[in-house]
Amino acid sequence: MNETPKTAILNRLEDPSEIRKLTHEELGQLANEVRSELIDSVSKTGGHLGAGLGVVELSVALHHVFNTPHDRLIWDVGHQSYPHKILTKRKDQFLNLRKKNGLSGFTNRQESEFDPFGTGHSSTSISAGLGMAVGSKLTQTERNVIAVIGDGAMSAGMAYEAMNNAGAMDARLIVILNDNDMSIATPTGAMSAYLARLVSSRAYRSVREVAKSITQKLPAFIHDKARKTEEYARGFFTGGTLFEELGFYYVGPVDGHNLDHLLPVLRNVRDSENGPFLIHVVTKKGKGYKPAENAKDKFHGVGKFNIITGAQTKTISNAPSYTSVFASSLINEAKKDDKIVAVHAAMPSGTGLDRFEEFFPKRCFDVGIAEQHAVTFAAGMACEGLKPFVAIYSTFLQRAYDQIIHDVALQKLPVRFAIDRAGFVGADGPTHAGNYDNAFLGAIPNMVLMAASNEAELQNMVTTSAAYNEGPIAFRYPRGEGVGVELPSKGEIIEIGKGCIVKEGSSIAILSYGAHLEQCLKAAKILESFGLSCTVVDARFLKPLDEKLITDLANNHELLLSVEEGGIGGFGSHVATFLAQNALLDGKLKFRPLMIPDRFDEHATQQQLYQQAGLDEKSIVATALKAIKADDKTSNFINSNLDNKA
Ligand SMILES: Cc1ncc(C[n+]2csc(CCOP(=O)(O)OP(=O)(O)O)c2C)c(N)n1
Repeated sequence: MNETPKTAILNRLEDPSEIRKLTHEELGQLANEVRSELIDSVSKTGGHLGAGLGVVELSVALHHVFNTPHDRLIWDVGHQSYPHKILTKRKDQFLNLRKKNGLSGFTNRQESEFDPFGTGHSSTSISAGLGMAVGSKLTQTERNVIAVIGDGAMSAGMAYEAMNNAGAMDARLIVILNDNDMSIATPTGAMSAYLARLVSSRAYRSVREVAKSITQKLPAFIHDKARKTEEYARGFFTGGTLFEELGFYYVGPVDGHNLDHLLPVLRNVRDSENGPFLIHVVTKKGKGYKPAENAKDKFHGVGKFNIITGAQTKTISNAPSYTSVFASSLINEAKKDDKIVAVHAAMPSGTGLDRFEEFFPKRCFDVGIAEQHAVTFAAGMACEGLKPFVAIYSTFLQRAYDQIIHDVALQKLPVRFAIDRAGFVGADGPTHAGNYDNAFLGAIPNMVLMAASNEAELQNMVTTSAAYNEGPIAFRYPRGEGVGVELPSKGEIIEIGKGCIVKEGSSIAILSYGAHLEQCLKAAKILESFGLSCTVVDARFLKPLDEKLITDLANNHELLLSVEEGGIGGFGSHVATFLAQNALLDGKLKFRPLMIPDRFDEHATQQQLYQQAGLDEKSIVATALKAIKADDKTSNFINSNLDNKA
């Protein structure tokens, strides 16, 4: 078969070890082929693009110089790992990227031996790499460990904790700081400004110039070798960087798109016996694809797009997204109350707070990828009488658990938590699943916890939170569009701890917590076709529970179901505890909590995950029928709707 020159080398690579044998010229060609392949694939699937485009040459160079997978190569966050995946036997699976049973959008130990560490959340790579370096040393295994971390990810506390630890050891750890001067948006903070100064004050060093400037500060082995080869010294620079103060050998800045610069630096660091090293590589997010290079977000995360124009396929939406309803509602509240401020952790557009910032630039704070700090920072502002809204995705709020307990709840500080992406998130998979906040926040005293059943309720919850000053309050809402209800011009204050009866019946009560009230209403309709009259309640509150309402439901129904898009330990567990403690389960009442099963589900669409979890209307019906009716008709329904869940 005739190979197209475009992918001649890539297509004939059978094993990544062959990259080590390629000539310098072939490596350049391979990088071009990987870039084309990446653009082509992601244009058909959507996914993370800009970050991957920026590390094409780096990925090729790393696989050429290092002996992967024996040498451990960790990609922080993992969203930039697509070129690495293309180079490590996964090119042909790219059309199933982020789809059910397809490739993960991040690195994953189960997926490939070339992914030594699973990622998704940022700033873990130096810690994991240090652990591997120490592990290798103690088991007397010779290997290199390389952690590639972006300048955005370098803003998180974990990265500094790891550097602090690594710098005091002589670990064989190589940290590559991939500095593209971008996070998802323009990065903020002093570190970002420091890196910019470092790059601008120290242009890429010429071979001769650097050879001359090598000082006694370099370890002896470098000093000796540097005399022998000028090439060795390319890109090396020493003297006074923060990283050196922390105990790293600092190397850079190095042009991350220039293999002539990258390869000798990587080889020499590989061949040294010391460590830890920090190689400061400067790259461009979106490199080599104009629409990405020119985009404000540098094509961080994209849908399918037209390769020629870069235009992304628009999804036709019937309703505003929950994120945008949150943003508009908060803007409305902030117009009335100048104490309202907003905090996010490097997610301006993801949280919708970019719009808030347009209205109130001085009242919006991007703290960097620093969820822990975001929460305690907000606690401090609350101490001074401000009304902080901290907008963090459910999954990233996990990072700030101690801060929520110790700095906020224990002191009863009125910090408002806007928890976006609660429940299944779809293509980003289990690292990003917002499945745990009901459980982990539910365990904390003093918290008020709410979940919005639709976008109008979300608006009400923003208004309610703005008015609530007694302590912390949180509201969760899912990824994606609302259900399409009419949005009143302003939000209403909801009475704390009061649920709302949506439909009254007599036999089964369905207690819905969150955005799946519609499924519960549909389930009720089907149950009524089986002759079972249903009450449906929008619980609104996990904490405090509407105890009076639940007691009434328990006393007047045969079966109570709770439905939530959250894992074990959440709403259903709180209802169960209440029922049991109040002897409401000692009589004829049956109770069945429906929740996300106790397992990690791989990426799939939100809809697929929801069905797989047994939370769709047919599963609700089947669970109810199984609990109270067993005849031929219901058995068939139960069998065909409950037993096939993955
Ligand atoms: C703990 C955590 N918070 C937020 C995110 C969302 N997030 C994914 S990538 C990213 C920006 C990373 O910037 P950088 O490390 O510079 O990589 P780049 O995309 O610029 O290559 C953010 C904020 C995350 N993955 N993990």
